[in-house]
Amino acid sequence: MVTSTESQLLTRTVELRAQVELIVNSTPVTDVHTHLFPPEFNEFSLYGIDELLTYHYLTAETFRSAKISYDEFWRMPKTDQADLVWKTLFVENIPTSEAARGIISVLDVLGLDTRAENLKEARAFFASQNLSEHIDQVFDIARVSGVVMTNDPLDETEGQIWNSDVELDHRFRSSLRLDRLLNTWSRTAASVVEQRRFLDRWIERMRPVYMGVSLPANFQFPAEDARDRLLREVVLPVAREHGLALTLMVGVRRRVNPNLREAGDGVGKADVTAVERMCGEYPDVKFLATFLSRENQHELCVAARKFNNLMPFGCWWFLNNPSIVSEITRERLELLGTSFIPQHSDARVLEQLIYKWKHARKEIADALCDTYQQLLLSGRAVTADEISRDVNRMFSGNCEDWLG
Ligand code: FIX
Ligand code: ZN
Repeated sequence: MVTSTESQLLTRTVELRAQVELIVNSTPVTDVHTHLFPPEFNEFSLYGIDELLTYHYLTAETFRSAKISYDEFWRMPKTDQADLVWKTLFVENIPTSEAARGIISVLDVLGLDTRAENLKEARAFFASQNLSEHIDQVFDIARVSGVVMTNDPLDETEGQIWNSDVELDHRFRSSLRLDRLLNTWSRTAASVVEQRRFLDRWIERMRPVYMGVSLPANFQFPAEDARDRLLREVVLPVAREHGLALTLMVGVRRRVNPNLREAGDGVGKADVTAVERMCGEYPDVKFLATFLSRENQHELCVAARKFNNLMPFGCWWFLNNPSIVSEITRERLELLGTSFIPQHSDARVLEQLIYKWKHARKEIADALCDTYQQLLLSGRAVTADEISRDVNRMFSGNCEDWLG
């Protein structure tokens, strides 16, 4: 008797590719790391063409082509900055970079002119949007079921919003960002006990799904420093107590060019063994980890093979380019099967969800297609149900398993 699954064995390449693309492009994703906020967070909630064009990826690129000084640029109002970015990267040049192509993808999906001389049409379009309907539309287009925010309890303005008992849209889940606590220890003189109480209080208020921190390229564990003590005496015990994962984003070198402000951060090869040791010493704590340097990706995969409390996620920041996303995703499939989170958007502006997921899904679908094709050549065909199972696991299952 032929079972239903066997009848759907995908043995022809064209059919296989069609099914993979259909499933990858229609499966909802949980976006495990973003800098997005719902409208209740006022100025933190960014959307529209001026925010899209003044995204720090594009300002960095604009300074390479526009004849303008840093001071002149930062003195300009945001709309003038956006006009200059558009003129420089989209009119006077072909928008070939990933970040620039992203804008084209967004405009195209929203039915706006991608070769416009100026931003008049785009500004009119975004100004006419009802924000809550626009959020629904963008989440729907990007097939994003929910995002995890980056919330800094030491940011005064954000802290006040949390203290005002803000009602959160369920699609926006919080995470407790610990950069100020762990990277600028010298500026916070509180005792270990006070720090633990501080974290307990904010966990109570924010209900975060994880605690997260970005760490420099020279991060070491163990280390003879205050950060090591804080991790051991505050953060990791609190993570264990609350059953919260710790998200480690390793390899950033902040402000290598301060004139570029947020666009001024760089990358450095980091020591993956520091994270390995942390996973080994804290087997009952779950870790999500992403490394910024391309050179660390293979080591991270191997570390995850050794420690099942370690979940590699995303192609972070300077790695979020199709050729590198493809390379990293294929390497992870070969070394980890589907036990990883292939991407996160790191979106700062709402509509970025549209291009970051459209571009990521393309590379993930291509990598999966080739993987299943090779499996077929090795003697095992897959079914559409099995592909759905794989994609659901990578797009939300692994993430939900790791989130508190
Ligand atoms: O540390 C982080 O969360 C980074 O993603 C940001 O600092 C960075 O500016 C960014 O937006 C990268 O995409
Ligand atoms: Zn980020």
